[in-house]
Amino acid sequence: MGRTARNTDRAGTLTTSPGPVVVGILNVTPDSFSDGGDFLDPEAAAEHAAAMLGEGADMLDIGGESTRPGSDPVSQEEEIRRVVPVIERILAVRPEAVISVDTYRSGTATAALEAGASLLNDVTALRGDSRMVSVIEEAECPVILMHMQGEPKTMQKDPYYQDVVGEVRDFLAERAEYAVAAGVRPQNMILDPGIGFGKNLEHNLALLRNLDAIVDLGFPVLIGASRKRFIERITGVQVARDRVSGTVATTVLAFERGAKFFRVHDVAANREALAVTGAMLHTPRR
Ligand code: HH2
Repeated sequence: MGRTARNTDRAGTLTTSPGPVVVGILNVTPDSFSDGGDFLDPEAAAEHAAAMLGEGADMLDIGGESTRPGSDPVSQEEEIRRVVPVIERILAVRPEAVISVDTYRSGTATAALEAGASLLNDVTALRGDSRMVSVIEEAECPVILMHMQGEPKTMQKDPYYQDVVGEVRDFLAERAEYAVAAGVRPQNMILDPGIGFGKNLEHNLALLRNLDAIVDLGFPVLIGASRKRFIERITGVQVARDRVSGTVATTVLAFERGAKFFRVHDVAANREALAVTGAMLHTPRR
C-alpha cells in the first residue's frame, strides 16, 4: 500500500504543479477507435506504457472500455480483467508511474486503486455509478470529471445545444459542486469539456476557442482531442493514427487558452509542441 499512497501524492502534485501535464493514452480494448486491439496483451501494454513514459508522459490513462461513438459497454468483470493486470505489469517495471483509470464503475475503480492506480477518469462525471463518489472521497485521489451529452452508443446522432460553452461550463460547475458536497477535495478535481462526446464539429471548435470560460471555474482543465474524428472533418486525414499534426494544433491552442492536462496518443509530438509553446508564451521579450 506504500506504493499506492506515494503515487497518489505524486498524482496530486501533478494537479498543482505549474507546467502542462501530458497524459499518455493506453486502451486495453479490442475496439478503441485508433488503437483498438494493439495493447490487449499486458506485456504489449506495459511496453507501450514504458515507451510513452520514455517520450515524456507525466502519467498514463488506462481504459478497459471504448467510449467511441457507437461503442457498446462491457461488463465490470471484463473491464477489471482487462485493466488490473496491465496496471500491475506497468508498476512492476515502473513503480513510480502515475496511472489513471478511465472508468465510471466503482468496482473497477476500487480494483484499479488496489492494484496501484492513483487517479480516476470518469467520463460520466460521477453520474454513471452512485457509489463512485465515495470511492474517490475515501481514496482521496484526484478525479477527472468530463462532460458528455447522451451516451456513447447514440451521442453523435444529433447533438444539440442552445449555448454549448455555457451549458458545458454550467454542467461541470454543478458536478464539481456535487463532488465537493460529497467530500471530494476541490484540489483533487480536474474538469474536461469532453471533446467529441455528444458534440458536432462546431460544438468542439466553440469549446476549444472559448476554453477560458471553463478554465475560469478555477480547476485544472483536461483536453482530450487526440486523433478524434473532428480533426478528419477539417483536414481530411482518414486514418486516425495519422492525425498527429491536427492533434498537436489542438494542444497548442488549448495550452494557450489555459488547459493543463493533455490526453494524447502521440506523446513525443505533443510534449515537444508544449515545450515550444511554453517557451514562446513565457520567455520575456527583449
Ligand atoms: N476521450 C476518450 C476516452 N476517454 N476521457 C477524458 N477525460 N476525456 C476524453 O476526451 C476522453 C476520455 C476517447 O478516446 P480514446 O480513449 O482514444 O478512444 P476509445 O474511447 O475508443 O477507447
